[in-house]
Parts: sequence; C-alpha cells; structure tokens
Amino acid sequence: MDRVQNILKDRLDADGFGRLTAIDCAAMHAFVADAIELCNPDSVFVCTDKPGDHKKIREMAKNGGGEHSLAMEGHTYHFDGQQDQGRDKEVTRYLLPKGVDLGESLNSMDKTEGIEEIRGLLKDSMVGNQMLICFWCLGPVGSDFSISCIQITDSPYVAHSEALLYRPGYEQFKKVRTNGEFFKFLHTQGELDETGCSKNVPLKRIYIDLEDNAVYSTNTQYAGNTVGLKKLALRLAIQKASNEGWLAEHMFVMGVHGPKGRVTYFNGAFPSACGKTSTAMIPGQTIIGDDIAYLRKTNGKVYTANVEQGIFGIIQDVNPKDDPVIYEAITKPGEVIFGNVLITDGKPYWMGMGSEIPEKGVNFSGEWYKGKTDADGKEVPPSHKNARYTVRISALANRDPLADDPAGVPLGGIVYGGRDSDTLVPVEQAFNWTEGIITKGAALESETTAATLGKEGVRTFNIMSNQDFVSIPLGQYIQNNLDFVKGVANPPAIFSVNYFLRDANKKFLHEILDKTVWILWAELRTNGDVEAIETPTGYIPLYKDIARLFKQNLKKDFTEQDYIQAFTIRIPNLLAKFDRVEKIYRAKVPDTPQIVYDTFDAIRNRLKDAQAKHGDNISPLTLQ
Ligand code: SPV
Ligand code: MN
Repeated sequence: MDRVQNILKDRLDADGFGRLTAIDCAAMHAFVADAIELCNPDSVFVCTDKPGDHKKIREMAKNGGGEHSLAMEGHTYHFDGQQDQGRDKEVTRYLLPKGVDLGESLNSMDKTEGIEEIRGLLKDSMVGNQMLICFWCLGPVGSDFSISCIQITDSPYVAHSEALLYRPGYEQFKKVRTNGEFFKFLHTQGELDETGCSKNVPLKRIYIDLEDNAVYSTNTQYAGNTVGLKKLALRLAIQKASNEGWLAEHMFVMGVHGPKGRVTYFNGAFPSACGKTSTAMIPGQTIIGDDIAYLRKTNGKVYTANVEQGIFGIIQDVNPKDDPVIYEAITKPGEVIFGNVLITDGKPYWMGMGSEIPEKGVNFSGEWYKGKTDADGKEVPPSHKNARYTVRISALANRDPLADDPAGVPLGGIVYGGRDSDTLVPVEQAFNWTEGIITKGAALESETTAATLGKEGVRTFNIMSNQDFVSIPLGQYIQNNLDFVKGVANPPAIFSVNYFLRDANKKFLHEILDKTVWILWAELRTNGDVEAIETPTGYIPLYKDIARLFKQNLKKDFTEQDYIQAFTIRIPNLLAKFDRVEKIYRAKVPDTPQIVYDTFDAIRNRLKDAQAKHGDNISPLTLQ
C-alpha cells in the first residue's frame, strides 16, 4: 500500500476509510492525507450525503461547534469575533508562481512564501479536535454546471452552513471521475477565545492557490472567509470558466413574471449590501439563487444556474414590509442559522426588523445593552450591519420550480446595480451586449458598505460586482464577457439599475419595493413589449409604462414629477463617472481591451452632444 493509503488507514476509522476510498480519486486521497498529517486532528469524520450525516453535523454545531440553539425549532445562532465580521480583503491573497502576474488590482503574493506561511499556521492546528471532511457540488448535481468540491474544516458551523448552502456532492464525486479536477478547501478556526471565536486575529489568512485549485484559510470563522464553496470557490471558478469559455459571476438568478404567465429569467450583479438578495426575492417573482451564478451556452442560447441551494443573506432591514418572503422563511420553524444578531430570551433580533428590539441581550460584542460603547467610544449596535441568516432556498415560498434543473434556465436579461446617490437613473437598457458589458458591468461603481471590512460610504469601482473575486487579469475578464455571446443569436439584454438615488436633502427618492417596477420594466423590454426613450447611455422607460407598473404592482401613484426627478439625465455626473472609471483602467489594468476605451469615448461624445443641445441635466421628456 502506498504512503497516502497508509496514512488514511492509520488515521481514519474503518467506516471513514471505507467512505473516503469509495471515491476513486487519488488526488483527493492525497489532499486528505496531507491535511491530516499537517493539521493532526484527534479524529476524522467523513460526511456523505446521508441525512443522518448532516444531522450529526448539525448536532456537533449545536454542541460546542460554533452554534447555539434558539427557542424556535431548528433555529440556531453563531457569533464571529469582533474583527471577523466580513470578508477580509487585506489578508486574502492569490498565491502566484514566479512569472505569473494578475495586475496590481488583485491582491497576490509569491506562492512558495505563501504556502510556507499558511502551512506553518495550519501545522497541528486540529490537535484535540475533530476534522470534518465534506463533499459538496457547485451547481445542480449531475449537470454541465456541476463542479465537485471537498471541504475540510474543524468547524461544525462551517460544515453545517455548507449543508444548507450547497448541494450534496459525495455521490456525485463517486460517480463522476474528476480526473483530479475538483476544488479543495482546507479551513481551521485556529485557537478560540472563551466565547468560541477565533482569537489570533493578526494571523488570519485566506490564501488561494490557483494552480492547484486549493484554498486555505485559518484564524477566521466568518462564512465569506471560511465556507470554501462561497467566494473562495468563485475565485477558482472564474479561472476555470476563463479556460473553458463560460462565465462565473457574482449574480442572482430569478424568474421575473411578465404578463400572461410569462417568466423571463434574469441574472443580477450587485456589490454586497446593495439589494441583490432582496431583488431576487421581490414578491410575485420566483427565486433560483441570490449570490453566485454560472452562465453557459448550449445550441446558441445562454443558460444560467444557481451555484448554491441556500442563502447567506444580510438580515438588517429584513422586515415584513420590505422583504416579506425572506422574513416569513426565517421566522418560522426550520433550519436557520442567525449570525451576529442580538439574542434575548432565546430569540433573535436585528436592526430594521420592523418590531421593537429589546434593550439588552447578547451579541457579537458580548453582553449588550442599549447605549453600550466600544473601545473608541462608538455606540455598539444591537446587531452587526453585516449580520446574516443562512437558510435553504427550499424554505422560501417563492422558490422557482426550475431552481435545481440540471439544464439551468434560459437567460433573458442581466441587471447591474450599485449604490449610487446621484448619477444613474433607476433603470436603463444598454444598446447592445458589448455596450452593456462595458458601460454597465465594467463601469460599475458603488458606495462601500459593511459587507467587507473598511470604511463605509466611499465610491469604489467594482467591475461586474465581481472585483473582489476575479482571479484572472481584469482585461481578460472583460474580454471573456464580451466574447461570451459569440454564436448566440439573441444575447441577453443588459440593464443598469439604481435603487439609491437621493434628493438634494440626501433623502432616498424611492422606497425599497419600488425596485419591483424597475425589474418588471426590464422584463417587458427584454420581450419587446414596450417602447423606450433613447438617451446617450441607453434606453429609459416612458412615463406611462412606469406609472402603470407602479399602480398595478404597488398600488402607488408615481407622478410625472417623480418620473422627471428620477430619470433626469445628469450629464456632468455621467461624464465624471466615465472619466473616473477610465482613469482606473489606464492606471491599473494594462490589458484593458481597446474597445473599452473606444466605447467610453463614444459614450462621452454622445453625452457632450446632448449637453451642448439640452444643457447639463436633461429631463427625459425632452428626449421623448
Ligand atoms: C457578499 O458579501 O457578497 C456575500 C457574503 O454574499 S460573503 O460570503 O461574505 O461574500
Ligand atoms: Mn455576495
């Protein structure tokens, strides 16, 4: 027997050994054997797709594994450390072999150094603990979209989160020969403090080895850093997609319901905390996924599939009025993990939940009471801004019947959105795919939020909302998007949306559910049902269509004045935006395709012509 088999035989019990070796994959066995030798756990549990195994993980999580029970059946909560409340970009790095360069906009380091450092941190990290080995599938099982994954972790909370968020992958791994092509994730929480949180914050590391399709993370528990199949896998998938001619995107997948029972499927890309999940759950529409989508072509048509089967969503402002579907799902009995909310008397509370929050309880900062301040004298909120819930999509009343279809769903349109107080109109259709990719996706900016660590409210460039996850040179990534529709007879329509316009007093122009109208208009346009007004940057709605949609769907009057205020073409702001974005490409993205600059030039010329004719801020009625 070879060395790998010897290690496995030695360190696994008979049952675990049988489960692992039932998968005929030498590369996977080698990865596991190496992880065992390196991390040195006391015991190893190999999890299959059996419900009994998932139950065991759930029990482990509740019994000292990072979760605690709540009063409602199936509900648990989890706290991350105070400095572990979001994805940590600073310490997330691509490990690159000598001679490989992804450009300065992607955080990377020398692979040899990185591997040495991370292996040093992982060494003996599981002594005294159990190692969990889990298999999950990205994309619907048994489909062209499927990617087999193995997750090794010492955190039952991470394994449990994955059981909610991903499709089971053990049987798939057994059936489909991977030829060594699978994604691997190794995570350890590191030493924990008395509250059960990773305590060696300065040693938090998330290192991504693109050559080996492997990600290592340690001294962190926040799901965005630890749940391998989420954003860590997205980075690996972007590279794989680039090599194979498909797209891996930070996008929801939803069914938008048009007239006469028509359903048109949309992808939507928004940076974190900009209304992405909430769009995918607009009442009356159907959800397939809220975070990550793969896009592939079959017979000249684009299909898209949800990579996940659950939601790790921001809980702030989820209330019965603005997000009725998700509110219902997370307040009824069933498996839900609440992260970083306030707990009082066995119940979870969060800001913006639409009901009274108690004045004391326990939260991510420990014992909490109203008025509590942190070391800097800043008031500690009852729930963290990036507090989250984890739930299966099958718990939602509006799950689309095709959510797990191995074929995916035909893609009608894409929306790109960001947090923008003063530039883009609420909805606009690009003239065509190329302009859409360049002027909507590749020019996407957003004012920063709490989903990543760092300052909030700063306008940042975020290409296709995928900036944090792109693992190939950015110019190449744009080119892949442009080329993707080669051979596609009817490329999906592309739109920008903006839910965050404010008036002169900084008050939001629109209510949260107003987005229903922008999305339904996009559905009508995709199907050629309504006329539009041509502006220098794309097509915008006619007043009558928007007013009708407001009336029919939200029972609201949307006046012509409301329309003019929202859909005014703000030329100086638009010119400034394209200048700002171009500057970033020129400074940071040496492989930017020339067509990006040409398109920015063309759009600026159109904006300037319109400005010469009509002035700085042009009412949509002027262009009608
Ligand atoms: C996001 O921040 O975009 C998320 C959550 O979807 S995380 O897992 O942190 O990426
Ligand atoms: Mn996301």
